[in-house]
Amino acid sequence: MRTEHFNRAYLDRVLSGETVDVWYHLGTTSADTSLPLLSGLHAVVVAGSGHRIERMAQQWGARRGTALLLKFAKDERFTMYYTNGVLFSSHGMGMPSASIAIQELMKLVYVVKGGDPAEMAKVFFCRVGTSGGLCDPGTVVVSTEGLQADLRPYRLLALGEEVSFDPAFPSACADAIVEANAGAPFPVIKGATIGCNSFYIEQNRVDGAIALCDDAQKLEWLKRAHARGVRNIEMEAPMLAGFLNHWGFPRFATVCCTLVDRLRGDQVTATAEELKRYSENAETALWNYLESPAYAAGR
Ligand code: R2B
Ligand code: URA
Repeated sequence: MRTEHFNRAYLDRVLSGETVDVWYHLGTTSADTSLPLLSGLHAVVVAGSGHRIERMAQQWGARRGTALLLKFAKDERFTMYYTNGVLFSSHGMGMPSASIAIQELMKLVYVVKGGDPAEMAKVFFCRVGTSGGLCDPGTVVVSTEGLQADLRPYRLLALGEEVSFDPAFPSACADAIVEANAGAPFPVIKGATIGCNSFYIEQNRVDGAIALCDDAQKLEWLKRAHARGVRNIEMEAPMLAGFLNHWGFPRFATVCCTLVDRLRGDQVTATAEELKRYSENAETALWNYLESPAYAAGR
């Protein structure tokens, strides 16, 4: 862990109880009396939608054969559940929203693990999501890098100056996820992921209310991205990689199904049945990894 990047000046006052940290968007605080129930936390799974999170938490509980499903009461912003060592939280759409969830989840992990870097390093983070693909719909893409629409790492302004974050996803973890899915009845591939600040303009769609490119320009961008190793396009991966690398988490991933081949079109025209199957592919890919010997071995 990169302990020099922990905001210890603040977080250690939270740990000691001197300050209660309000995780406003998660709908809980560092003084929540249910936090001790999370002492066995080994994974944080995030997804855009609250419905998906509820379904995934129920599925994980059923797979592990447990009745314990803790739901955090306030779900106005994000929906959060805990069961069997895994904390499930929604993050909304896009990096401004998801970055709030990730920061509050990082602080929650810090408190639950008593600020101990060795214990925090055992916690695996994973986003399970949907994306547009540069491949056949239904393919599951495990991210190797998270890049913004200009193919550069995630950037934010701090004190008005640009700060850039590390875009790499841990390769041993991406490899282990692909290996755990060797027998899966759908393709699971590795590839760089573009995370955009909008669904239409930054993803260079020509079907928006506002379109700032034409078909030829869109295809040029998609082909340039493909040549750079990009296999899917969504709205959160660069931030996720950037923030988790900042604290030095050794094991995290983004596992997304693809809903549409962007080289063939912009509209998501898959049927409800296909969309369900595609989403389940990404979830199955995660379960296969979480239940693999590689995961138990910390890879
Ligand atoms: C994938 O799907 C959402 C947009 O439809 C967004 O959150 C993302 O990354
Ligand atoms: N999510 C995205 O961000 N883009 C797509 O094309 C599909 C899902």
